Amino acid sequence: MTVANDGVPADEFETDLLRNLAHQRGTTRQSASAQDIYQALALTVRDRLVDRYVKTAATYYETNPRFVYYLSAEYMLGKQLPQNLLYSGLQNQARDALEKLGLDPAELEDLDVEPGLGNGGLGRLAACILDALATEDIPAVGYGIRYDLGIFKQTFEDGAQVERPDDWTFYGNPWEFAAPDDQQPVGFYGKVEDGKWTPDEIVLGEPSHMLVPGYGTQTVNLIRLWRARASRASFDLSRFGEGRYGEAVDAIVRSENISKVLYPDDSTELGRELRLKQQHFLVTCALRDIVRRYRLRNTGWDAFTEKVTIQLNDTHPVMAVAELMRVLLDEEGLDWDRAWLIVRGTFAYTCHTLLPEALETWPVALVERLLPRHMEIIYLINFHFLQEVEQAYPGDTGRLRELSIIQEEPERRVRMAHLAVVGAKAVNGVAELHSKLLRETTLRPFAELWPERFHNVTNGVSPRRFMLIANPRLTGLISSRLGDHDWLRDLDRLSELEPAADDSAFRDQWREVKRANRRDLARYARAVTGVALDPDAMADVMIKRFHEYKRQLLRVMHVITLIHRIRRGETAGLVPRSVIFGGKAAPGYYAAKRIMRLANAVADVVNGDQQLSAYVRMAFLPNYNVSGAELIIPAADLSEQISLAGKEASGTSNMKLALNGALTIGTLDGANVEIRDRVGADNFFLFGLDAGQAVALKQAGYRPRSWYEADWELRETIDFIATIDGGALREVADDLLNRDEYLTLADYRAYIECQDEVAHAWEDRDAWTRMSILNAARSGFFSADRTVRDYGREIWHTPAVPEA
Ligand code: F55
Repeated sequence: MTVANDGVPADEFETDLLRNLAHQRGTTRQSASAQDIYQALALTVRDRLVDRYVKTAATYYETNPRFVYYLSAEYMLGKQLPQNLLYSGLQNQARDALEKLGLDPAELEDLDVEPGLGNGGLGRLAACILDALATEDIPAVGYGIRYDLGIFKQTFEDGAQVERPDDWTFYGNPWEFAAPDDQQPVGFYGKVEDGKWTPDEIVLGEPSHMLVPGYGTQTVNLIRLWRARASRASFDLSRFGEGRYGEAVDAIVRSENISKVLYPDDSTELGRELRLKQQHFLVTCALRDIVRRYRLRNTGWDAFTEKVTIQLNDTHPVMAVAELMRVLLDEEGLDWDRAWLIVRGTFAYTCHTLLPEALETWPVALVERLLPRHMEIIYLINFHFLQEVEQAYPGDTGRLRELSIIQEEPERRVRMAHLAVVGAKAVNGVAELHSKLLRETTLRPFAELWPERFHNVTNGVSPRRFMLIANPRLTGLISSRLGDHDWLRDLDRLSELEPAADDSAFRDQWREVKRANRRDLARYARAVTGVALDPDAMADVMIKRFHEYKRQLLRVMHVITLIHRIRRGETAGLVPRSVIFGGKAAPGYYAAKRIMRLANAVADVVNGDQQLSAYVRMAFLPNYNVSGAELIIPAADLSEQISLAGKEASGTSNMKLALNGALTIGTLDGANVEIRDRVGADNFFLFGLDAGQAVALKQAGYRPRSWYEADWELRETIDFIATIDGGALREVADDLLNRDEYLTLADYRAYIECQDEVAHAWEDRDAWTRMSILNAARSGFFSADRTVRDYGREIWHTPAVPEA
C-alpha cells in the first residue's frame, strides 16, 4: 500500500471515488460516463478539503478573529480540479486510482470547467487575493455574484470576434455547496415614509459557497456567491388560471435575471439599471451574511469594526456604504454619528483605473427610483461631508463642486468613487505609479483633504496558479535548484536563483524547459487556429483585454513593419518570431473589435506567405481565459506591456510573464515601473513616452498626421492598414491619422527600434537566457502573498490565524 504525504492510502482514494460514483452519481463503474467519473473525482477531492475546512471553521469560531470580507462583482477563479488536487496533496493518489481504473486524468481535467465570473485583471486579481489570504492563514470570505452565464466564449468568424454564451454550470458544478435555506431578501423600488423604506419588489439572494484552500497550510476559506431567486409569491396564479402562462412567470424571470449574466465590459457600462440592481443585490446579501457571522460570536455593535473589515474591489460594490448605513439606522436604530463611525471604520476601497470614463456614476433619477432610501442616505452623507469640506475650505465653492458625491452637470449623477473615498478608512491604488497618479490627478482633491487615507498596494499574482500549476517544468527546475518547494509560499526566495544565471548547465536546462513549453503551445495553437508555430522561434506574447489604451494596434504595426522589411529583403537582424495574441473585447466596443479584425487579417498575410512566415508567424488564440493563460505564459519569451504611459493602472500579466522568465518590452506604465526597478534596466526593454511626456504632448496639441509625414516607414505601415482587405479596415488608419487618442504614432519609432534591440538580444541566446533567469529570480515581490501582507499591515490589521 502506498501512503502519500497527507496519509491517505491510494486504495482508500479509489474506494472513496467508487463510493461517490455510486452514492452521489447513482451509477456503476461499468455504466458511468466520463462526466460521472469527473464529478465523482471532484467530489472525492472536495470531501478532503471539506475536512480541512471544518477544522478551519472551528479554529475561527474559537478564536473569534478579525475577518477580511472581500466584496467583488467579479472573480476569475480558473479551473478548480488541478488546484484542489495539488493543494490537498491528493495528486498522486488520484493519478494511481485513475490509472487502476483505466482512466486518463487529462481527459477528466478537460471536463473541469473554469468559472469565468469576471472580465479581466480585476476579476483575476480577486481570485489571486483569495488564494493568498488562505495561504497566509488570514480569516477571510470572498463575496460575489454567481452569474448563470460567465464571460462570453470568443470565436472568430472571418477575423471578427463572435460571442457565445458561457453556460458554465450546464452539467452542474461539483465544487459548490448551495444553501437555499440561507436565502436573504433584497428589496427594490417602492417608497420611503418617515425614513422607512417599503420596497415594491423583493428578490431572494441564494448563496452557494466554494472552498478556497491555502497552499502548504491547513487553512481553507470560503467564497460565497449569490444567485437571484424569485420568491414563491412571484408566480402569478390568476394569470396562470386565465391561461396566460408566459405572463404568469414574468415576475420570476425579471427577478432571476439579476444574476443571469456577467456584464462583459471592462470599462463602465453606463446607466444600465440591471447592473445597478446586480450591485445592490450583491452588497445587500453580503452585508446580511457579514452581520450574521459577526453575531455568531459578538453582541451589540461596539466590536464590529474590530472584527470586520470590508475591502471594496473597485466601485462596483460601493453601494455597501449606503446599505450598511441603512441597516444601522433603520433596522438597528443607531443614531447617525454612531452609524457613520462604524461605516467609516469598516470599509476600504481599491481603485483599479485612471481612465475618467471608467469611473462609475449613476443617474440620481435611477438611484431614486430603484433605491429611494439609499438615495436619501447618500444625500445625507454628502450633506455632512460637504460641511466638513466647507470647514476645511471656507467659501470655496469650486472645492465643494469637485468633491461632492453628486455631480450636477450635465445631469445629476452619483459619483461612486467619491462615495467610496468618503465612506472608507483607506483608499489604495494598485501600483506605485497608479497610486501617485490617483493622488495627483483622478482623486487629487480628496488626497489634499485627507492625505493619510491614501495608500499604495502593488498587485501580485498567485505563484501557485501561475508557476506550480501552469509551469510544472520550470517549477521542478527551480525546486531542484532551491532544494525544496517552499519558495512557492515565500516567493522572495526566488532570489536564491540569481547565481544560477551564471551557471551554463542551468541555463541549458532553463532553455530546454522554455522550448518544451513552446512545443506544447505550438501544438495547441495548431489545433485551435491551424497555424503552425515553430517551437524554436521567439514566443512574443500579448495577452490582455482588447482596449485602445493597451495598444494592441502598436503590436500589429510592428508586424506590418516587418512584413515590409522582409519583402524588401531587409532581413539582416531579424529573428523568427511567433507573435501570439490572446484577449477579448467588450461586445459593443467597436474600435477594439476593428483592431482584432486587423490583427487577424495581418496574421493571414504572414501565415500564408512562405517568405514572411520564415520570420514571423502569428496566432490569435481564441477565448483567452485563465486556462489559456496557463498555457501561454510558460512558453513566453517576450512580454508585450506597451500601453500608453499613465493609462494602465497596474497590469498583472506583466508579473506572471516575468515570473515565468519572459523579458518585458514595455513603457513606464503601471507595475512595469516596479518590474523594471527590480529586474534591472539591463534586463528590460524600455521604450516610449513617460506619463508626464504623454500629457505634455497632448496639451501641446498633438497632431498625429505630422508624425505620419515625418516617418516613411510609419507611412507605409498606415497605408497598409488603409488598404488591407480591400480597404475594409480603413477606419483604423483614419482614426490613427485624425485622432490617435493613445499616441500610437508618437511611440511608433521608439517601439520599432526597441523591437530591433530585442531581436539583437535574442541572437545571443545564452545572454538572453541569463536575463530570463534574472527576471524570474528578481520577481518574487510580485506574489499576491506579499500583496495581502501589505494590505494586512497597512489597511486591514489582520493577524494570521493558523490552525492550532
Ligand atoms: C470591469 C467592469 C467595469 Cl464596470 C470596470 C472595470 C472592469 C475591469 O475588469 N477592470 C480591470 O480589470 N481593471 C484592471 O485591474 C487590474 C487589477 O488591478 C489592473 O492590473 C489593470 O491595470 C486594470 O486595468
